[in-house]
Amino acid sequence: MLTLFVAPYTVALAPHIALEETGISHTIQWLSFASNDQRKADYLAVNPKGRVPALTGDHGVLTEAPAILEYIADLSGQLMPADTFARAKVREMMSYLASTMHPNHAHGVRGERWSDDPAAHASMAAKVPETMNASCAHVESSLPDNGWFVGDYSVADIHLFNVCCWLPKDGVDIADYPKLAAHFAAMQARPAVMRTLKLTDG
Ligand SMILES: N[C@@H](CCC(=O)N[C@@H](CS)C(=O)NCC(=O)O)C(=O)O
Repeated sequence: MLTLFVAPYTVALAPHIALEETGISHTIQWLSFASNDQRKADYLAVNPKGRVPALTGDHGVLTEAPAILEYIADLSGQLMPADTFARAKVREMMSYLASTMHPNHAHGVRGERWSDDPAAHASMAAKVPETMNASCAHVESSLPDNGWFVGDYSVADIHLFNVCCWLPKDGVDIADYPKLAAHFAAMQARPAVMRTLKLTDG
């Protein structure tokens, strides 16, 4: 049995949605960041990085959202296109989300990772609307006029939706990006996404 360790509205939302979409049998282990569960010994024994998501199962522990998402896609035979180039495009988008857009967002809420200076935290947080808007403009230019990122619904769409959930707090109005806004609305309308958000909101 797979167990996914999550905290609400973190990047662990994406693998949670992927598990709901594919119907793979799993359990969800909820962590509270308010209680600093991610830094407690029992969770550090699962993921020494002290971050979510982490997925445990018979084969061991897997961390990093893009790796977990692709693993869920492989296990299920869903959520990844068959075409080799389209698969690479899915990985390209997830790499961008994990390595650029997510850190842009984190500069607003986790400034202590990069500086011990409160003035630097404020300066980093002030930059977030600019960097997240730049990322949204890039993603907007990558999306097709209609439909999912590579045609077939994939883990890249789920990962993108997850990151876009943070936009209101990051000072971005998704309405400024019509294709991204339509993509977000299409994701919200999916039954598996609705179920996952209901579980997340308790
Ligand atoms: N590169 C990782 C990032 C994971 C990450 O930073 N997760 C955040 C939540 S979005 C976290 O667990 N933060 C806890 C902390 O910083 O204490 C991934 O894509 O899975």
